Amino acid sequence: MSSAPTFTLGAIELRRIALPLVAPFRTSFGVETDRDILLVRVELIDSDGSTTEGWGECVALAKPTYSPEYVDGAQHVMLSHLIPAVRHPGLIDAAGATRAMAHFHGHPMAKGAIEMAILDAQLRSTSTSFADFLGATTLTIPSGVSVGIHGTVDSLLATVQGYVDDGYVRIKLKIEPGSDIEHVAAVRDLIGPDTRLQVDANTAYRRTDGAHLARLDAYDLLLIEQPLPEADIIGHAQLAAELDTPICLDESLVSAAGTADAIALGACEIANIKPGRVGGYLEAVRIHDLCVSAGIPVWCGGMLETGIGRAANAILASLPGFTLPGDISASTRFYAQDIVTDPITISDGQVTVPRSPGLGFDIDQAFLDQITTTTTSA
Ligand code: OSB
Ligand code: MG
Repeated sequence: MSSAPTFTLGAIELRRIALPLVAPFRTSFGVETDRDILLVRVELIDSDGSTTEGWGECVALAKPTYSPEYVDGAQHVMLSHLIPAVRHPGLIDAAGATRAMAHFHGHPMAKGAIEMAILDAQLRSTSTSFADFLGATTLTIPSGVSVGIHGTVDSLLATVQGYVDDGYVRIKLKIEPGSDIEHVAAVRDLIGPDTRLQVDANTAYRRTDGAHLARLDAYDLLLIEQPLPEADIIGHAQLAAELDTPICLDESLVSAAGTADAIALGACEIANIKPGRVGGYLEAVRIHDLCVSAGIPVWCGGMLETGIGRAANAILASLPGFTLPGDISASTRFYAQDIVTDPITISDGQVTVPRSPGLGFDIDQAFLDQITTTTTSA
């Protein structure tokens, strides 16, 4: 990563937007039907006095069901604590902004969104693409899709067939007790042995479920994601010893240091890297790097992002350690219309890595204004 010039922070605006999902998305922690998304817009002023705008997307959901953060809380901590701390140092860049927020515990999604907006503006001001900033040279990445829990196996199979027809190269099924073995068996039968398949339990099982989960070994899954509660690192290590299917952590991984520990304990055979969950793209890169050193395959998770977060995720996922397809599906997987003019599309199962200056998207200002519910200056 190249070193960047420093800037003065100008205006900061927090926007909330309302976006319906094209279909309900059910996981073991709840059902999402509409998104209430917090966006961060910053202005950075460079040494010549010219101003560049940047955007960040906070991945906190409306309720604290996936992680402790939620969108109203994220906005509150930004306004009350994080933004005042970032304003303090005078000259900043994205890494400096994150350092200025580090003494506050937790709130990685809120911190990550602020860092993201500053990083976007910083890169745009020097006409640098995020891919060039990271030194990533891959032009396209494989696209995986996350499929919610369905009430019946027939409806699940119809949905999965649609995604296979769309070209997705990897299917991820959300599972929970009662919607697991039978669903996985039916989908494996539908897609055949050659299409990559994995499952995500979002913490729905307990340590005593090892024998039950070992039944998944029959279906040649790439991995099982976060079977146990996020704090149960030892439980995941025990499951990793019991199951042939590799254990992948999502919710448990909130920092590079914690990821290194989980790997050392044998709890993390594969890592799902979500920039928002770990406090931003810069920490995500550190986790990528340490996983590469430890021989742990990584892939890029998703949080139902708009074209802002999806573009940056696609670029992150073009780093060489991302050897498994990520949850980087087309914009149309979740949204009828996106807030960017260049939404992610999939062609032959691949997503083109954005190379425009900044984090790789351009805002559709008219549509954004139309779906904005509140705007708050900070
Ligand atoms: O656990 O990976 C998850 C969405 C919201 C919260 C948690 C998760 C997910 C997904 C969606 O699986 C993946 C995507 O954005 O495509
Ligand atoms: Mg997950």
